[in-house]
Order: sequence, then structure tokens, then C-alpha cells
Amino acid sequence: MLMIRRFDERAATLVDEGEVTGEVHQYIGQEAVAVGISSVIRKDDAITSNHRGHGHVLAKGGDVNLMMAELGGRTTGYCKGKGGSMHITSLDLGIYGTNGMVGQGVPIALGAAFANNFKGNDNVTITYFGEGASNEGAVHESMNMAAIWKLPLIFVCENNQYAVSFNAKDSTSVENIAERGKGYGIPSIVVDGMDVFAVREAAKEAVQRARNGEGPTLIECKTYRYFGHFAGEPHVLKKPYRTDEEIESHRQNDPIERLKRHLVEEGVDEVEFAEMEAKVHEIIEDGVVFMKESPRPTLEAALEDAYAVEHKTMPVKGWA
Ligand SMILES: Cc1ncc(C[n+]2csc(CCOP(=O)(O)OP(=O)(O)O)c2C)c(N)n1
Repeated sequence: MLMIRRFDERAATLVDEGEVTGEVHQYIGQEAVAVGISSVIRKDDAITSNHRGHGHVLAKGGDVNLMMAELGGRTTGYCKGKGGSMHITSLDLGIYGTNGMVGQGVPIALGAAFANNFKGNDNVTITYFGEGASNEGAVHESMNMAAIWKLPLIFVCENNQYAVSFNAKDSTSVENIAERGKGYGIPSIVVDGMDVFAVREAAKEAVQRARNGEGPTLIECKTYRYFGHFAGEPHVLKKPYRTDEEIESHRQNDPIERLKRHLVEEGVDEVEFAEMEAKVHEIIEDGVVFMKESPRPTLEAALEDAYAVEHKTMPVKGWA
């Protein structure tokens, strides 16, 4: 959780410095969700993510150097510097893309879950999306298909209350996004997304159900993003859409501070916290150096990797 927070703080300063171009959407405030979920899945399980995806990638085992290089548009990055913050992908880690198109990681996850079901393994797929994305048609179509086919797919809605500057109350007909899952016959629950243990417990149950062939679950995590929709937002928005008091009230419920209080009760002392901070700082700064020392792609590379060179047809036998 600390790594995610410090990574996204540093990513924002790199935007200010002009080292990272394109938009960076910070995950700060939401760390308990990605970590709680990832704590109960395996390396061979898959995730799809959205535009606010650094936390999801780090929690799934993403390498800081390769992520920093991708943000900085360097050839050493996860997508050879051609994807940037919103398109980090690693097939080796089961990360089928962070995704700039709102809601569109969800049908990709549906495909991954379908493939695993078809192959007969017990892998699960997690799809992370926001409450804003839950208004997209593709999300609803995916819920319907996942429910009908009992696919091993876990819908994780991170309800941070805003889609850009739009409050969920003004865009969504239901109090809880979990209601939408129930409409498709999917077991759906609301959890405190600022509590890593609550998220973990919900995820454990959902993963078990999916591995047992009992189908999808929707977990709505109530959370909050501390900063603007994207790094730099304060400079471009003329009118704030939420008050400082509102932001502060959520900061009082900070997921890292809550975890820290728990760890103190378990006997972790300040020295250990300081060591964690120092280690995280070192890894991130090494990542920045790695990024800055890496080359940018050449113009010729623009068309490389745009088309698949190998096409595999999926067998239809065995699927009823
Ligand atoms: C299909 C599509 N529509 C609109 C946008 C512009 N857009 C980018 S992020 C965003 C808000 C998404 O809100 P939410 O899904 O709640 O995620 P959050 O940003 O709160 O994490 C919008 C409207 C987009 N990128 N793609």
C-alpha cells in the first residue's frame, strides 16, 4: 500500500517536471482495494484495470522500473514506451491491460474468464472499474454473460464517488452499485474499501466461489480519491467540485493509517515503519533513474507491434 502511494506521489511530480506526459490518474486513497484483492489471488490469475491502474498493477506484482519506464515513454517499459500510464500490460503477470476507455477492461476480463472456463482450469479473473464505468453498457452486458455462464470473474467496483467532477448521486440511479449485480443474479456486496482486511475477506469468499465453478461476484468497495481526477487537475479546473472539508473527512479514514494502527497493536514499531519507507523510497527512486537513463522509441518503432504476426484459432469442440 505504501509502495502504491509513494509511486503515485512520485508519478505526479514527474508530470510537473515534464518527464511524464499524457495523463496520470493517481490511485491515492484507494490502496486498500487493490492490495486486499491481490492478497488472495495467484500469479496465474488475471486482472483487467482502468485508467487509474498503477495500484492494480503494483499489487499484481508489477515491476517499478518497467512501470516508471512506461510512464516516461521509454523502450524499456512494459509496452516499450508506447502505452504510457493508461495502457500498462504484462501477459506474464496476467495483467491484460490498464485501459483508458472507461468500462472497456470489463469485457476483456469476461473473455479471459471465458477462456479459463473453457480450458477447465481454476484460474480467476478480476476486473477493476469505477462507479462511473458502471453506467457503461459493456459492463452490464458482461455481468449478464458472466452470470449466465457462471464464469470465474470477480467484478470489483471502486466507488470513489466521482467520475471526473461528476458526483455519483447525480449520475447513478441506485445508492449502491452492488444493486446492479443483484439485478443479474450475481452475489453482490458492499465493503469498506478503506479497510484492507474487509476487502480481503470479501475477495477470499468471491475467489473461492469462482474457483469452485459457482460463478461471478460483484464487490463494491466504497472508497475515495484524495487528489484530482488526474495529476494536474487543479491547474485546469476553474471551479472545484468538492470541498476541502469533504476531502479531509476521508483522509481521517486513511487506509494506510488504519493498517498502521493495526500493525502497531501487533507489535510493529516505528523503526520498522521507517525501514519500509526507506526501502520503498529507494525502489521508486531507482525506478526514476532507470526511466531517465532509458532511450525513447524511434519513429520507425511506431508501427511495430501494431498487428499480430501469429493468429491462433480457438477450437470450438468441447464447448456446449
Ligand atoms: C468510454 C469513455 N468515456 C469517457 C471517457 C472520459 N473519462 C475518463 S475517466 C472518466 C471517469 C471515470 O469514472 P470512474 O469510472 O468512476 O473512475 P474513477 O476515475 O473515479 O476512478 C471519464 C468520463 C473515457 N475515457 N472513455
